[in-house]
Amino acid sequence: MVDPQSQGEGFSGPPRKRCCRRGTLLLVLGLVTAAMWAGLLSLLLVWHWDTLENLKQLEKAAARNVSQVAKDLQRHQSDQMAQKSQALQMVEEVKAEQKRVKSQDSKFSQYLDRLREDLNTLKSQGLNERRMASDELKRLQEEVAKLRIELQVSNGSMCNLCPKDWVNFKHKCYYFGKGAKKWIQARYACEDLGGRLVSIHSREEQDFLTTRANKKGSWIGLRDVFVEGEFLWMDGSPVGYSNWYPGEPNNHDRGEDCVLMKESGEWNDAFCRDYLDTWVCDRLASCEPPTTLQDGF
Ligand code: MFB
Ligand code: CA
Repeated sequence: MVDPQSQGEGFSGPPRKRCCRRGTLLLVLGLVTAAMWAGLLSLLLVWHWDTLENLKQLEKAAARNVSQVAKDLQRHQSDQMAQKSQALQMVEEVKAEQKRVKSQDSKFSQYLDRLREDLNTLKSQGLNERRMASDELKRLQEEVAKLRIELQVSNGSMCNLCPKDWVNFKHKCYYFGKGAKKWIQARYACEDLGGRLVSIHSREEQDFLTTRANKKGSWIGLRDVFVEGEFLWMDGSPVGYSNWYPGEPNNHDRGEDCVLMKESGEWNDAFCRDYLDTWVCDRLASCEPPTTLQDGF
């Protein structure tokens, strides 16, 4: 049974009008909806185009950026390549420079070594020359002093005065030292006493000394410390008169440079660092009797 009300009683007006109105309503609604949809669609389209346009802009911008970045990257890469090759070139240059410096350094060090050798040679030559000059000066001074004594003797002076504890022989004074000493210590002991280790220049002088020779040997002022085999006296003179023990000097064990006088008075080269209990000093005698000389210096 159809509900009479549905027969349009829910709606006011005759059914036919009602239907038109509904249809119109529907139409209007549809139109409005369509219009809304159309508007929405238009909006959407506009937004789409706009977005599309933006996208295109963005795409163009992105493309520009990408190409810019690509260009920058390429430029960066080429810069990097350039820098790398520059760095490699610099490394090569540094290596070459290092090699050059190294070879220069070795040349310099060789040159320096040669200079050092030359300097040492000059130094040793200088030292030798200075020593020889000093020995020559000592010898000349000794000669002059001896000549002065001879002159004074020829003038009638007595030149045989010696300090206390010194023994006179001819125109010299001798000190017979006691106490275990190495050669160098004996040398300085004589110098402290105002003399030198003895220099022996004649058989006569040797015989005088032999009378006082110690059986264990005594240091005398003869050595070849500078040039092996070149013996020099402490007064600067070379060996004239000699009294070597047979077979001496033999530089025993290649280290004997200082000379001792044996009990027999004969000479033997020995180790300078050996200790001997006795040693002999000498000095020239004085001629003028200084006031204190009779009492010794
Ligand atoms: C050597 C002598 C050397 C030493 C040694 C003990 O003579 O020349 O000086 O005295 O003896 C063989
Ligand atoms: Ca010897």
